[in-house]
Amino acid sequence: MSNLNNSIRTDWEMDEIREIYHKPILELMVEAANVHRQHQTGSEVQVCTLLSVKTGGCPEDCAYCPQAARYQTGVKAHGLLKDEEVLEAATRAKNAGSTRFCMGAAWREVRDNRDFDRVLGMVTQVNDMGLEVCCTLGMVNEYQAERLKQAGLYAYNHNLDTSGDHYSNIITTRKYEDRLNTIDHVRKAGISVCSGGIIGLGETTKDRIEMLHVLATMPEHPESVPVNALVPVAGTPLEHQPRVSVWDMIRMIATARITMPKTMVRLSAGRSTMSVAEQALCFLAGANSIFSGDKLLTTPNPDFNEDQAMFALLGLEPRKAFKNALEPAN
Ligand code: SAM
Ligand code: DTB
Ligand code: SF4
Repeated sequence: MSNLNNSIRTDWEMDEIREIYHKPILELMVEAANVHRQHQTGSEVQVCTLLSVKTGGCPEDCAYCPQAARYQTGVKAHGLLKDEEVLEAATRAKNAGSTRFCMGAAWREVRDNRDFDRVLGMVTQVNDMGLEVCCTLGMVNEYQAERLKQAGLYAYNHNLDTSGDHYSNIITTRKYEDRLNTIDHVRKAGISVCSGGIIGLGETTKDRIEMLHVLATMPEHPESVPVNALVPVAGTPLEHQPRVSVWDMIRMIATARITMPKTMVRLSAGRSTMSVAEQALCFLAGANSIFSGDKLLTTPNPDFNEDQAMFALLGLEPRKAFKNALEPAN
């Protein structure tokens, strides 16, 4: 069943999502494009910038991640950046037209220490610049989520990455349930939820559909769902995974769009190996957010000029900051 009457459903059955995912690709894209245009402004794409504020040396064993200390990936670890460095990067991002600035830390979880206090300070300063501030810092408890909110945090990214079943093949140092709990804490604190996953981790189609099912049946859909294609990094256990097919990215994006019509669906990692034509199909299928800037956290992303040219060619415009805000900034 599709979204008639503009209704937002959180009671999707696995079978319904499976049926959508497996539709003939052109039919799937048309349906997603229609839902997209019913609920979103078709020409608008949110532009976000990432900054790794604390890189590498992470104790977790996420099989895809170049920042896990246990894999030899050549990523240069560094401690928490200085405020000035972060503000400089945020200014550059704002001047380049980004409206969301996302700070990532290679932490398993937030600890109540001086580094967290410093991150809270950075959040306040970036928020004061008029940017939507997002963080991805690993697990947080309710109290930490509340402190982030008080500091001016707009969104928190915490990905499910894959299905509950496949999770333990990819990460053993924490549980799927831990991820769900953090998302709950973020939601309760009134912070916008950003949660999605990665394809290309050796998962089955069923795993992909299950992950979408978990997201689409949350009591409230995440406000953003990033769809990442694995960036295979030498030294990680997944370095030899085959490149994700663009058709699979389109199926994921379109199914997310149809099941979660109001959500920002982000075409995230993986763009640097996609042509403009391939990215255009993703936008048509309902993607309406990207990361801009020549680096994601540690891996390459298309550069600013390429994206400018793509926006001009496809007639896309950057979305304004704080549109559909849960509540006004400050
Ligand atoms: N340490 C925190 C955590 O794991 O929640 C935050 C940073 S972590 C790098 C953020 C997300 O980046 C991961 O959840 C994963 O979805 C994504 N990611 C990491 N490495 C990736 C890769 N090689 N390809 C695609 N996505 C990746
Ligand atoms: C998300 O879903 N993708 C971004 C962001 N959220 C934090 C991270 C992608 C990381 C890709 C690998 C890297 O650059 O280290
Ligand atoms: Fe650490 Fe996050 Fe990378 Fe996992 S994804 S190893 S938690 S930085």
